[in-house]
Amino acid sequence: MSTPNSLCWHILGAGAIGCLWAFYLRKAGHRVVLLVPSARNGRTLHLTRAGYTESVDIEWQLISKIDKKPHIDNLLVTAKAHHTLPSLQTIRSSLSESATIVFLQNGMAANEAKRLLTQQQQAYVAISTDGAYRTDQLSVVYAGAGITSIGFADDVLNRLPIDDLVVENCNDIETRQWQKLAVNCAINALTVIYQCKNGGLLEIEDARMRIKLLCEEIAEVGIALDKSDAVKHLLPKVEQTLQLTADNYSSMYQDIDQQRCSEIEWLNGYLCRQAEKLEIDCPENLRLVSEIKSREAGFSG
Ligand code: KPL
Repeated sequence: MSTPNSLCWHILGAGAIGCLWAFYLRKAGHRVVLLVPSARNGRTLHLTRAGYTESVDIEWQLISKIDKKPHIDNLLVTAKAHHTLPSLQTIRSSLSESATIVFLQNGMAANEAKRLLTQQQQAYVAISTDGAYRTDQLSVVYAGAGITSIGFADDVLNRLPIDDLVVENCNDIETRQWQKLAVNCAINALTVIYQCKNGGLLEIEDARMRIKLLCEEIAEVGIALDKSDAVKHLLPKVEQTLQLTADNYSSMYQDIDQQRCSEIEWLNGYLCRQAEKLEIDCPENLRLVSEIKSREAGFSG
């Protein structure tokens, strides 16, 4: 499967988006190593799209046993926001001197994680609207095709030659990051509350009302933070995302369903902290944070 121009991509974060990228990078002929916290049962990764399943062989490596000598040239970080800093700390010495690191995540964790890298290492922030969920550790369903935007990254785009995913260069990734944060704040936690796929929210009157209130609060905070472009027409953008990813389970739905800690602190929690500093009231967002945290309290002990 290797081509003469194939590279080795390590992927930190083997959730749905990590597996989606692992699959397509491998399919494009690259060597792919998933960095995982616990052993995987097998070395075949399955991807289902539009009811059709394909498989590729894959390598995985335990993070705890990683070779500490610099050997990672290309790293894609798809870890959850709350795992990013600790896992990047663990593998930091394994990164080569001029490694390329692409952060592809919800929330703003990348902005903090970038500080762990050296000046020679090239860090890029990417944002994706793809919808995917896993059915087991090595099986992923690509449920909603979106776009992945990478900040200022002509050179890195050449290293991600993937025909099956839409990837674009973006010259204002900060606005895109905020846009995605806003959309995630309006969708993810509600899919947990109403126990539905993304598209299901459009059919529940109460959910639609809460989305509207959330969008108003998020837009007010965004405007106060000088992110007006990111929150412009937020409600139609959220509705469009719900339609495009209608058949997907949001990442927070998947986390809570699997009794994992969610990204609530990095999404609505982050927004509420910004709002507090600005003395803006965000009762709907605060309510969501406490609803999700009380679900987490039920299983995190
Ligand atoms: O980013 C997502 C997520 O689930 O985290 C969306 C776009 C809402 C797709 O499910």
